Amino acid sequence: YLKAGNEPKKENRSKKIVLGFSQLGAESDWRRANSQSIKNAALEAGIELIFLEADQKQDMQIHAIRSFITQGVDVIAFSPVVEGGWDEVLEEAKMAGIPVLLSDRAIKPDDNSLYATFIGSDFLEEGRRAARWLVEKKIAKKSVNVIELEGTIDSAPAIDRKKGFAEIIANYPQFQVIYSASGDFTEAGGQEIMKAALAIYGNQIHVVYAHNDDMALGAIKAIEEFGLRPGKDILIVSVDATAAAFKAMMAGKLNSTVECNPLLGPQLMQAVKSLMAGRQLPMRIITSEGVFSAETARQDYLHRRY
Ligand code: GYE
Repeated sequence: YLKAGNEPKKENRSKKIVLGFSQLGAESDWRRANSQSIKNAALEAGIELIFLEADQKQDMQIHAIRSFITQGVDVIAFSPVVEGGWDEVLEEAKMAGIPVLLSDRAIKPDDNSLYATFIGSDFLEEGRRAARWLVEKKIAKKSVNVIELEGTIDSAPAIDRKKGFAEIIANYPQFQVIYSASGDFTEAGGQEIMKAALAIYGNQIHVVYAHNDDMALGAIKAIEEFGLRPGKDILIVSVDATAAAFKAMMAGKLNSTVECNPLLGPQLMQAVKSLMAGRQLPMRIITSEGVFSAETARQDYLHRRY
């Protein structure tokens, strides 16, 4: 880490590429796996990484990006906590001639000239996958009540996972989302909203759709405390496919999880190197992902790396 005031001049630095990475926080297992992947991949690629974490706060991320500009890093990458409000600081990076890569989450307005590429998942498709799993369950009930545990307000994955899910269930009048609130992608947040939902709707709840596994795990606790059986009385589908989610599926408490791959480090370092070598990058690099369910959790778990 470079301390303010004694930054070495660019030409005195090692010939290594210097990458400033602003991580949005450490709110979930997904995020922790993502941070580890980025650190490992930088080491492996011989890239000097300056890694700052922001506690899910946009102002802290903006501050981090500004510090990278001041230090004169070669490349900036960041995972934007919310979609909007980045234009000013990205203009500053542009003025300084430092290319910016988006990792994991997208930004809006989508001004293509403010970043070189976006490496991440298709969150809209993840929402659709969760809904498709649900409608294919053929639940023998006339009316199925769904509780939606949303991620961080205004974040790309929360917006798109909601939209994708809604798009599919709109074709199946059997399903309605009766309650929806943000749990900020944390286990504690998921537990809290689920508790609130149970207090209002009790055993009228049939399904929980959580925008990530951590919130689903929180919901599992709330459901058990309420005296119902998660995975049986209330079906639960979530997103990420972390090791903890697999354990919950093996215990029969979680029914399905849609994969969202956090191991973006190698692709990110590849993109950084290509950029520094002057190669043109595609605007969008999508990671490939699947869906897992309780039925095959035991076999699938053998291959999990996060
Ligand atoms: O699904 C969630 C994390 O941005 C895709 O953020 C990421 C999401 C991930 O907190 O667990």
